[in-house]
Amino acid sequence: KEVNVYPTPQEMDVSDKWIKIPEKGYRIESTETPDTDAMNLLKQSVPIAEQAQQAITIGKLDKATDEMQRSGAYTLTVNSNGIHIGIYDDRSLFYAVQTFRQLILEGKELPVCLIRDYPDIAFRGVVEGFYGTPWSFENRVEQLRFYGRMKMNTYIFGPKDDPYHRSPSWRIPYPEEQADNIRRLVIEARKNKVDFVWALHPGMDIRWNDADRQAAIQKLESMYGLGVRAFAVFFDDIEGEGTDAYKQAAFMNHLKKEFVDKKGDIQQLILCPTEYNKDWAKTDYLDILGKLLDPFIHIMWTGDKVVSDITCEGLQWVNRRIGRPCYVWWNFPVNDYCLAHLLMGPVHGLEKNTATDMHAFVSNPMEFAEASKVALWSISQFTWNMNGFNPEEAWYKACEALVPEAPDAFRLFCEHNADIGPNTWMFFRKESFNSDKLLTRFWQSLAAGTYLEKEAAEIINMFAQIRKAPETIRSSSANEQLIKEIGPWLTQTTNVGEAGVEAMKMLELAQKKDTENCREAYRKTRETLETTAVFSRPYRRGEQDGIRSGSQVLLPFIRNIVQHVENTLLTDEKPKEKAEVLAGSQAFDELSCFCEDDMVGLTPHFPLVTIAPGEYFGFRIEESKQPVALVYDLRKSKSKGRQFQGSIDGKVWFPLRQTGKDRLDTLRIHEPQTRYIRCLNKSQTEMSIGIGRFLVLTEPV
Ligand code: LOG
Repeated sequence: KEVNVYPTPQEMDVSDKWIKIPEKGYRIESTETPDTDAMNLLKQSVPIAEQAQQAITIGKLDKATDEMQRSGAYTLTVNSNGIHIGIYDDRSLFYAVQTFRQLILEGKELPVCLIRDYPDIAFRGVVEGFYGTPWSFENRVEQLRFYGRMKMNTYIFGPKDDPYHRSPSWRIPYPEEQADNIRRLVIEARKNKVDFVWALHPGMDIRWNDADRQAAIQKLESMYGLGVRAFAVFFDDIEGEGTDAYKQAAFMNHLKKEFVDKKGDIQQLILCPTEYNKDWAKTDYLDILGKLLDPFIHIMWTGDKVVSDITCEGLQWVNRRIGRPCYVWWNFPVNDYCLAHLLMGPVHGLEKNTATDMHAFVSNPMEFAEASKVALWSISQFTWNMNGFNPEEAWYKACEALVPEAPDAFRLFCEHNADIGPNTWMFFRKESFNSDKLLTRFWQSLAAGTYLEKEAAEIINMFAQIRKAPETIRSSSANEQLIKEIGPWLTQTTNVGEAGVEAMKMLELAQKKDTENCREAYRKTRETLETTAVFSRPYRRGEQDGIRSGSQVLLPFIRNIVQHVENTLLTDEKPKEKAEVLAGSQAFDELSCFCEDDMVGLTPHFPLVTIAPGEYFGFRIEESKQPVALVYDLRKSKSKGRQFQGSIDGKVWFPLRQTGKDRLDTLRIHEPQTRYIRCLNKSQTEMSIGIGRFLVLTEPV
């Protein structure tokens, strides 16, 4: 008989004695008026009857030590005499009952136990703060219930693409239907003991005058009218007027004095600063906030970079400047900066012993609400009980909790959908972590001339399982929303598994020097790889992304196998020439090219480099590929006088039509014979550029 309580309680003493839940159930004896939501939940778990012999007694925690004087702290004692729950507040009772429900075995039995439990971090949860399609009403309701079960108590509403949160309509109240949805969400949040925090994002066009101060208060007033009792103001990702620290501090203090204090029942007031990570905090901006901002107001922080690990050192650095423990906004598992990827892997990169260095911890999720639960599950463990948190174990359990019908298949899917890909923040997460050792060993040995037979069998079997997992998930999981969200990646994972199986078959035939059948298998493998590639092309919002699975370990392995066969048995299939860098500037000596089935590009080069007038950087594409579009993300480049050019022979250049967007864009390439691409400094002055992305999407000729 197993006892599983999540998040793991701080102290749990479970004996191996089990007691039967009495048929008549329990009567309730409480010195407090017990919280209705907690009581409703309790009634769903065990029979409650006035005449029952045994009692569940509820009382204030006695001899409460410091950590027990926290919202949500509780004790739970189960023995043959009955059950006792000690509470600090209503949230405590709600959480005690959540734990209690998880202790019950098949509706009949309870372990004799003693639990003493409290959260490490006072405010825990989620900030819906990504760019992209905001979560639906139904998604949000389900999320709030999930937070309740997982003892998370904060949900910050701040989706970038909600026009009433940000420009253009932050000054305007929500239309009736949306207002009503928020009203209902606030009620749902309250039922689950979650603070519903509504965030305002006025910085893009705010004017620091009376009219806009009034407009802000009126908007918050309208949200208050819908039941909202916690607020945040975001000043992230803005430029110009709005970024002034003195003005922001004065504005926030004004809201505190004229709105929060006057209401008297507002739980949280939070500021997301403009310099919200160490990378961007190069001025005295944070010190000014630290000095001037009312201490009641909390300040958000994403870490050393926009997307980064959370460390003691990093938190202490900012805390010294803002004069208070920061409110962590963690940009994981959000994928709005790497849309081709789902971030389904374990939650790594959170340092323990950071509890006292932060006031709160909220995670920014993916626009896929259900899929985000894999990471959120772990985040609930980390924020509740840091020392009890184990990333792998939590990930393992989370997969099971989300797809209990097929946990192994779902785990396999998640394992191979964890890569972030090359990205502006140089954030890295390991993918295929349970298979990469085997694949590396096999490949290294093959490259050195030895084909490992036993391992080959293991690998082909592994690819066959990867191919099958998506279908197993689709046909067994009752979570329709999840299937809808991850659907394209399910398909892609099957494609990758298929390519792997084909490649291994081909390799075996190559080992046997069976040229004819090997060639046939080679064709099949190429074809499957092309299906994978076509599928990973742009599809959402016309951006460069597409759908990527197995991109970190599996696909590079398969490509290696294909190349190996081209280099050994099928030398006539070997591509005639490779793509290469055009480094028309000394500054770009270190540049290198990467080639995939559907793209050729420069590997990201973040340090800014200076290029003189007439200098350029670019690359040549293989003859076998036809360019479709140029995708770029060039940081801090002065765009005046910069020109993107194409060429058929590398001698005569023509400009690619630009759309006027500076930093990142996708430009169609209309001339199919184009084989050279470059970015030229056509101006009279030097310019500095950092290469986030500079690549061409291709099709086979
Ligand atoms: C945005 C956020 C976005 C995230 C990840 C903050 C405070 N703001 O670079 O809306 O989801 O990065 O792309 C951000 O993180 N800006």
